[in-house]
Amino acid sequence: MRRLLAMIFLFAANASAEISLEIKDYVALPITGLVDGKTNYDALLARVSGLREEPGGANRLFVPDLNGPLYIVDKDTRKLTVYLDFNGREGKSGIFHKLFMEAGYGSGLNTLYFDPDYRRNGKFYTVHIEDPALPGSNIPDNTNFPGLKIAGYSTTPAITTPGPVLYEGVLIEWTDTNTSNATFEGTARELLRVQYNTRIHQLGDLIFNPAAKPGDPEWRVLYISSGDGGAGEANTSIRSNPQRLDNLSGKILRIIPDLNEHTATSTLSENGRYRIPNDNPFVSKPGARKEIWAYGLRNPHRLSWAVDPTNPANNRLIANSVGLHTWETVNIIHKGANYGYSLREGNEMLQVDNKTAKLPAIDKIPVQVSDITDETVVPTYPVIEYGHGPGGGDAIGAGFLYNGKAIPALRGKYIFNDISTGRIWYADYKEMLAADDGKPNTLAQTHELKILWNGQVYDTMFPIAEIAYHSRGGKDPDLPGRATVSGSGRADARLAMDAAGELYVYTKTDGMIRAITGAIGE
Ligand SMILES: [Ca+2]
Ligand SMILES: [Ca+2]
Repeated sequence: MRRLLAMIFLFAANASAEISLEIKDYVALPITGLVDGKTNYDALLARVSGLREEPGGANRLFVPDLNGPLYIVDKDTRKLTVYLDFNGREGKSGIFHKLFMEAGYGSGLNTLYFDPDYRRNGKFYTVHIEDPALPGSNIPDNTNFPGLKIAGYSTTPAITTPGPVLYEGVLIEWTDTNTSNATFEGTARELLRVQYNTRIHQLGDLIFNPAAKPGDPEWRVLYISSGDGGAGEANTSIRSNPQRLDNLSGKILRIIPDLNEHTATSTLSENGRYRIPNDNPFVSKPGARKEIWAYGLRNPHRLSWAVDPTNPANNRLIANSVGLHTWETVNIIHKGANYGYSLREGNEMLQVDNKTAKLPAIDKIPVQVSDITDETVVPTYPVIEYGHGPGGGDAIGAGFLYNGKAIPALRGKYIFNDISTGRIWYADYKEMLAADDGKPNTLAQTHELKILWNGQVYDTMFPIAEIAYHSRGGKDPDLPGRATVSGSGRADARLAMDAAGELYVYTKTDGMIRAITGAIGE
């Protein structure tokens, strides 16, 4: 009943929507999928997985497609160039023979992030997923990317995860010695390799604190989201992996990629490829992984850094985490905090039957390393949640605190979306900070945004992607894939932000990136 009331409250809030985001087609990604509409993954026209603006004012966006290509898009001409291609599977011309991208939504070339000192050092970081069972070497193949020097390249031992292991998430540091062209020339260095139990919820997003300056302890310190590998919903012993501090599943990690950075306040990692800050919360806990910054998350696949231009004390790391059957959540990430999964989902208890129930009277959960210890911890709860129901969605996408120029009415608001339905909402950032109070039932209110495209207002990205999908040759009657709330077809939408703080919405189904250029009804 309490949950029902909470959901009615959320939907009532949604009904008061007044603002329509104006979006315009920005760039059509080359079709890397199949137009037949028969599968969940191959049938997405292009699995665009993000957008990062190159630092330094070059006016270029770097855009990864999970299927392998990493494009550079010139912001002036909208011209697209293949910079690298991660798909070196048999019969393909890219770099990694073991790239896994067939299934699991976030598999393939997942993300990239630029080093804060990129202008001087040309470094950036990527995450991709590998299937160790595939044929071929896991050393990069530079046949078609001769600028990549692979002499001396070596892989790292995978960091182990309890239970059966199928896939590995790989973090690589790239150094381009000439950032003024659209080709790669330089070196690559594998930093980290992590085992995952299943094809879902793998090594996810990367982010540096954008407010950190040279000399700050946070300068060039990398935060990494790591999904639970599907472990938390299993009915076997791996169910506790996101709670166990002896592995990297279901965690936010914090490392220093550069071995020469912060040497006095950090230690060398086990594999010798990165450093671990001494102020990470579990560096002194026997048996715990020192890389862990926060834990107990199902699939925190998108990270953002909320920067409040009026007050740096309000800056926060935010993780959007996909829920199981009930709640989608936005979480403010704190050092050492336990976000409860798979003992909690949203602001409720998660039972072993994977249904939610009201929280216990004494809201504490045991601290686990490999086994349960004598300690307990009070879980940390989301600041925004929405349900799997009409007006809600199936899986939270990306979100950003907006401080751009195009939509004055949304400054100071956190804008976020649902992947499958393509619904977009905002919440007031001050309400989110207020809801970060240790109380499970205080949450920021959500407000739905409509979408204006080609002269018509839509409730969600779904029908927009549907029109473009069909016009680009897609054969599925609506959209490929399916989900509980979105039904037959998924919009497969997410948000992105450029260096000016302006927003984009991209959809895998039609392989389109659209710019959010303004709003009406402000
Ligand atoms: Ca280059
Ligand atoms: Ca709260």
